[in-house]
Amino acid sequence: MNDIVTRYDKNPILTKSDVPYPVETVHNAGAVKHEGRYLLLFRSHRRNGRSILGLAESDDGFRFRVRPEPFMAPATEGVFAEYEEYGVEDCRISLVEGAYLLTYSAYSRHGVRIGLARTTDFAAVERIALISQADMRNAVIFPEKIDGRYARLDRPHSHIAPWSIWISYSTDLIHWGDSRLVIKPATYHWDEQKIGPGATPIKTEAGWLNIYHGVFSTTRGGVYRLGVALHDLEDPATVIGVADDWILQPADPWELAGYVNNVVFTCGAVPEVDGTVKIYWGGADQVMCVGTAKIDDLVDLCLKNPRPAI
Ligand code: BMA
Repeated sequence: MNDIVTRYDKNPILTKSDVPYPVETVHNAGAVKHEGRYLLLFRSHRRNGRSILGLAESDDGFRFRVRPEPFMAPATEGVFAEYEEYGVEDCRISLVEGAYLLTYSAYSRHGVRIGLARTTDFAAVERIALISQADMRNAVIFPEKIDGRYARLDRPHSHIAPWSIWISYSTDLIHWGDSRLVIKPATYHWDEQKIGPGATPIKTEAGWLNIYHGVFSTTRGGVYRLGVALHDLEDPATVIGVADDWILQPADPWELAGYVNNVVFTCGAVPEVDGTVKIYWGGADQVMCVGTAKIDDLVDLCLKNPRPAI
């Protein structure tokens, strides 16, 4: 069987040596095509272990150049400073109504919650609000309003309701609610320990394609893989299918060993007019990689061989 995702043969596409300021890692990048150019908003650990976001640009989606200065570091004043003290991580990018909405994990002594920022040009960035309480990570906003409301997939966590994918809605991007659980980890399965939203959902004729991550717990730590699910276009709380099989697992040396071993983790994918998608993922929390897949193949996997969503 051929792999459903074809890895780019010159992976990794970004490493810390490509970054013109001191960092230890380059990973978990949100991705978007802006004015014909590919942009990655990647996460980097500084030596103190706390994360910042950097920006890389490319004409072809494979060869990237990193901007000389970080794009976003923890805020130094106001409410954001208190909640970003330990770092900003794992940014997703959604183009909604002409502006890019950035959702990122804000870490502090109070836990992890979601920050929302906005840019139109990837030069100036404006923080809007902290849009969840703790413990919440991996929020990703759908690229259009659905039935008049903004919608997001997110991933709350508590001890009695572990690490599942939820959906929430908002009319003003600040206040979110009407939340529902949409996909749970499946017992004795590759994604049995935790799951979380990954790339910004991609609109297809068959539904919203959600490329998510799932974790399997082993005696040597978690293995992070990528899977796919399909959500109803008009009512994304309705899951049409969750593929039983994963689509990508750690295999290359820089995915098997690094800052955290055995990790492929996505925050962004770019659909192309030819029906393919470039999926970007962090390898072992240390480098950035890319691969391509046919969108129809990913959709078919959700439809033809599904596992229960909940
Ligand atoms: C998760 C997050 C991700 C990371 C993954 C693997 O909990 O911290 O950013 O890629 O673990 O370490």
